[in-house]
Amino acid sequence: MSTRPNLPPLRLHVPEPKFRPGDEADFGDVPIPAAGATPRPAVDSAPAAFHDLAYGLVRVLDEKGRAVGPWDPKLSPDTLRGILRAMAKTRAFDERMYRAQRQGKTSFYMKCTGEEAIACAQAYALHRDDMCFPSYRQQGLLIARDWPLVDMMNQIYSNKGDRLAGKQLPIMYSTREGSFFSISGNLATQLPQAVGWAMASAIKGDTRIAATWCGEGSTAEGDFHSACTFASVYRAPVIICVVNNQWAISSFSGFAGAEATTFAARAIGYGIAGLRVDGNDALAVYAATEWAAERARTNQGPTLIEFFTYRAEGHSTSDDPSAYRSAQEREKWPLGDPISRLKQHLIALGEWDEERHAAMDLEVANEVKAAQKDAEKNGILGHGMHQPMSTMFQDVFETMPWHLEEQRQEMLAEAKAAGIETS
Ligand SMILES: Cc1ncc(C[n+]2csc(CCOP(=O)(O)OP(=O)(O)O)c2C)c(N)n1
Ligand SMILES: [Mg+2]
Repeated sequence: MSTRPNLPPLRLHVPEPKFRPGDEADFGDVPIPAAGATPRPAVDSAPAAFHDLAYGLVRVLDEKGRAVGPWDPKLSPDTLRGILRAMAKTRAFDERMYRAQRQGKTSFYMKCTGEEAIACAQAYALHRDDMCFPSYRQQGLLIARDWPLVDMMNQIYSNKGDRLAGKQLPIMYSTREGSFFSISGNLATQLPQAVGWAMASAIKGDTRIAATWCGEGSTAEGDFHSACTFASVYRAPVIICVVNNQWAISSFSGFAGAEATTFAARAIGYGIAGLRVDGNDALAVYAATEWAAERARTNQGPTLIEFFTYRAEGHSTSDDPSAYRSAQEREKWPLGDPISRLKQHLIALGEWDEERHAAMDLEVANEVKAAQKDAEKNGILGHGMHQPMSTMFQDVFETMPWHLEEQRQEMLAEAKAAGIETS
C-alpha cells in the first residue's frame, strides 16, 4: 500500500468515551480548581491578559455551600431565593411535560435536568430586554422571566392556543415580547443570528446586548466559527455561551474536540474574552454573565463562556442514554446538582431551611399542574385538528409566494372534494 516503505503508515485518532454502559464511572482525573481560586480580571482588561481562565473553572460555591473569592456576586437573599425558585420551577415543568409526552399528549419533549443554573441564573444577570438566542435547553430563561407556563405548554401541545400555530416542533418556543428568538432545529444557526442582531443594535446606537447558547457538540458546526469571527472583528456586544454538558445525543464531547482543549479556549484563537465556568454553581454562572454583560454594554466586545456541566438525563424523549453511557456517571459527576448547591448555600446563610424548600417544591409543582390543566383545555395531540388547515402555509413568508399560494389552493380543493373541514 505505502509508496514510501521507510515511513510509518498514517492513522487517525477516533475518540472513545471513557465509560460505557456497565462501566464504573470515575471522574478523578477531571481537574476541579477550588472555589474562589480563580482571579476576576477587570472588565476592561484585554482578552490576551487572562488566557488562563479559558483553561480553569470559575467557581464561587465551595463544598460547605459558602460563597468565596473574587467572583462572589454578593446577591441579596431575595435574589438567591428567586434563582432557586426559577430552577425548581423549571425542573417541575420538565417533569410534568416529560410525563405528558409519555402519556401521548405531545410528540416530543426535552429536559434540562442538571443544567438549570445556566439559563435561570443568567436570566437574573441579563436585562429583561437583552435579546436571547437560545438552543432548545434554555427553557429556564422564559421560566425565570416569569413567562406564562400556559403559553409554553400551548406550544408543546401544538393546540389552538399555540402562538406558533403548530408550525414548530414542541419546545421550539418563540416570543418577541419575551426577547426570546425562535428556537431552530438546525443546530447553531442562532449564533450568527445573535452576532448579527448585536451588530445591528450597535449600528443603531441602541443599548441592548445579545446572548446566545449552543451545546458543546454544536460548536463543531461552521456557524459557531463564523459567529466568532464576526463577533471578534466588529467587537459585537454579544455573549456566546457554550453549554458543555458532555454529550451530544449519543456522541460524547470528544467528537467536538474536548480531548484536545477546552471549549472556552476556542475564544483565544479569535481574540475574544474566554471564560470557563462551573455550570452547576448558580453564583459563578451569574457572576460570569454579569461580567460578560458589562463588557458588552461598555463596548469591550464579545465574551465566550463555556459552562461545564453534565446532562443528567436523556437527550430528549426520543433517547435512551442507558444504551451508550454508564448509568453511574450522573451520581459520580463531581460538580453536583445546581439546585442542591444553591439550597445548601441559602441554608448556610441562615436564609432557608428544609421546610421552606419542601413548601416551595409543592408550590411550583401545583403551579405547573394548574397551568397544564388550563393548557389542556386548548387541546392535546391527537384530539382533532387544532389549527384550521387553511392556515398551514401562513406565517412562513411575510407575503406568501405564488407557489405556496398555488399549493394551498390545491390542498383546499382536495380537502373540499374529500369532505374535510378546512377552516
Ligand atoms: C445541523 C444539525 N445537525 C444535527 C442535528 C441533530 N441533532 C439534534 S440535537 C443534536 C446534539 C447536539 O448536542 P449539543 O450541541 O451538545 O447540545 P445538547 O443537546 O447536549 O444540549 C444533534 C446532533 C441537527 N438538529 N442539526
Ligand atoms: Mg451537549
